Amino acid sequence: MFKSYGERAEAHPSNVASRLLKLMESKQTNLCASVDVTKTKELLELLDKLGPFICLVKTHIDIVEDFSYESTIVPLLELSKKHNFMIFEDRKFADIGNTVKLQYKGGIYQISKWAHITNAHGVTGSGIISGLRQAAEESTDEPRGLLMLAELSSKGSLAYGEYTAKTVELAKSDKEFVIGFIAQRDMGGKEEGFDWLTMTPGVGLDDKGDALGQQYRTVDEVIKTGTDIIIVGRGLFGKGRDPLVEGKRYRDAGWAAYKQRVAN
Ligand code: 5BU
Repeated sequence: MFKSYGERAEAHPSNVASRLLKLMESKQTNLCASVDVTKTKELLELLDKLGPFICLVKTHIDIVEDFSYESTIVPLLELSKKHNFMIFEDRKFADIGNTVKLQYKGGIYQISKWAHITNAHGVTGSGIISGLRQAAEESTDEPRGLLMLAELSSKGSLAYGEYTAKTVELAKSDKEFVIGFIAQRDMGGKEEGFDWLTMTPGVGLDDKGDALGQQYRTVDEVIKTGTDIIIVGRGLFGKGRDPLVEGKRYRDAGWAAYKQRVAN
């Protein structure tokens, strides 16, 4: 039986995952907006439009040219309260524990201070999870969650088979901090008591991909293969697209596909 987001929220060991699942249920959306824009003003204006339709925003904060904590993060946090969405910094950490600890809480971006969720590659081993967890605990009292990168959407990705399986094994080392995966399908774990969230990028209703190796699958396809949260970027705001129209379109498609999965 496939459980509803609300039922899963009740029992989840992670505060972050539980809060997100609750928010998804009440706002009736499993849409995460990926806003790869380079100016703070663009970022904030786009999110003010998309806010009502999303449960989560995914940032690449290092592409924002005019970044400052005061002018970028403070208003971003205000928008997240205004529209009730959470924040996921797609930082894709990939170094030894000690280094990622410094990268996560320090530098210009101080990611652990404001991003509820971030992600990491498994390539360096389990120290990456411990390092990130320590950084979170040392820099904030708020709950933080980590997604492991189990699979990627891009053509020719090396993350498959044994690599993916080993990444899933790593995720088991921390039941509270690791809340799930970036993957193209469900990674299992239920029989062992894990209720991982699966978030999937590479989702598009109009295009098959881009010129640089991105590959898109439809909303129905990814929900059918076990996705909990659809991550959509240019499909929402790319050239000629109206974020208000596309935000509603992807939200409705994601919710309808989810409802069908719960019903079956
Ligand atoms: P798009 O505009 O919907 O193609 O943007 C996809 C976003 O998801 C973009 O920010 C990527 O960095 C991110 N992404 C991805 O596309 N595929 C992956 O496997 C992973 C991240 Br992991």
